[in-house]
Amino acid sequence: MKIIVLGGDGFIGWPLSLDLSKEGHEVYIIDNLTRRSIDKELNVSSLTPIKDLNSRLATWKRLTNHDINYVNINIDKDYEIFQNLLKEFRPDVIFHLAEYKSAPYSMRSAYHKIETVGHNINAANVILSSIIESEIETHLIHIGTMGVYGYSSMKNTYIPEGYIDVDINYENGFKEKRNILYPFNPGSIYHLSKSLDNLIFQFYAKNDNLQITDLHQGIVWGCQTDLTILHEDLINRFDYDGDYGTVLNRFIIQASLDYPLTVHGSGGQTRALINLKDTIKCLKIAMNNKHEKNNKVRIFNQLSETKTVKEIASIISHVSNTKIDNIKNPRNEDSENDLVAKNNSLIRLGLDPIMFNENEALGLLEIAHKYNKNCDISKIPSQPSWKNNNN
Ligand code: USQ
Repeated sequence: MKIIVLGGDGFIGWPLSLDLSKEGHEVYIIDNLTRRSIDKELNVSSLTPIKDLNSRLATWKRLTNHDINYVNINIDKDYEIFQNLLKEFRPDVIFHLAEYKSAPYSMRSAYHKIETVGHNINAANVILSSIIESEIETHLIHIGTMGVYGYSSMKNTYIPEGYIDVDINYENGFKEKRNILYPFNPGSIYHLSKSLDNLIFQFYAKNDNLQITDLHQGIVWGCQTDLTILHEDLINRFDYDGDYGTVLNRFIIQASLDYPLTVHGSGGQTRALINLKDTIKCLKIAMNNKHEKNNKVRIFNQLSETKTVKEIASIISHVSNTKIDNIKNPRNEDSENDLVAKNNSLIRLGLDPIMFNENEALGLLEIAHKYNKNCDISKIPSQPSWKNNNN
């Protein structure tokens, strides 16, 4: 297949691109390297030494004789270039992973709120309108987030896969049954931008009958895949900083440095998790199992399991003997919540998830130990605060 990976230099986009290329697909990466610019802005870098994209691609070619094309386009602005590329390349599939993806970063300041919402929703609109304009038949696969639903407690209920049947009782006595999107309740500007994406996808699916799959993903943990370990030049990102590091990977890196694990508050927050290798499997499952076009977006919950932050910390603390530090939570979130989310669709289509356990923690610790000399410890604390200054 001909496949565009938007955001193909990123944490998921890079190993995905290698995997698709290895399978013999013709892969075209579009990336404007924003994630690397943000590293410069925050004066931090991945724990693992990631090579520039051209060197990564040259090594891949040398090792496998597979070409991956790459162009630097800002998808939210350069829409004419993007449309011409679509007309020429005519992709069967477009993976959209070219979004700002950090909740703390999105809460830093007005600038970061504006950038996150502006880029993420413009990008979705540019991609979809360009698919129409270029008159191509393609399947758009986007990584969304479980976080669009928020994390309030949900005794006896669960998060369905995208849609829910409701009975509406109007004040005038009229009753109606509808199948609607499960209600959003985002807890950060980043999660808000992903909720807005959903409405954009719904509109284009309804109006233009485009084929769109949105994967509502949990927190990804892990670093390397079978292909990124082939050569040091292919190594994947491993973020630990207070903006872009996510909870499990951060705790691993902290443990490798004997830095007390930074549990926010009591650690009773329950979150959805998925291993990086499973994320890639799920993206390919979505690609290989197209759905009938029915003017609706197909939504899958992409998670393997749920765990509380304190459960994650306890596993890592146990294998590494690192202390746990319950610090003041910089976020505005419930101190505890239950989370039950259906993931039947991807399981039915073949996902056999890797669960996080002590063995997995030990494997990740090995990578962290190897590179932890690159860690700038001053970047570990999470600076952004959710609180309004007037509170
Ligand atoms: N947390 C800690 N200590 C830390 C870092 C985080 O206790 O050092 C807590 C947070 O307060 C939160 C939980 O861990 O309760 C998860 O935080 P996170 O930073 O790992 O994840 P989050 O901000 O929710 O967002 C991340 C990714 C995002 C993805 C999302 C999946 O940044 O791209 O969409 O995970 S989900 O959470 O399912 O929405």
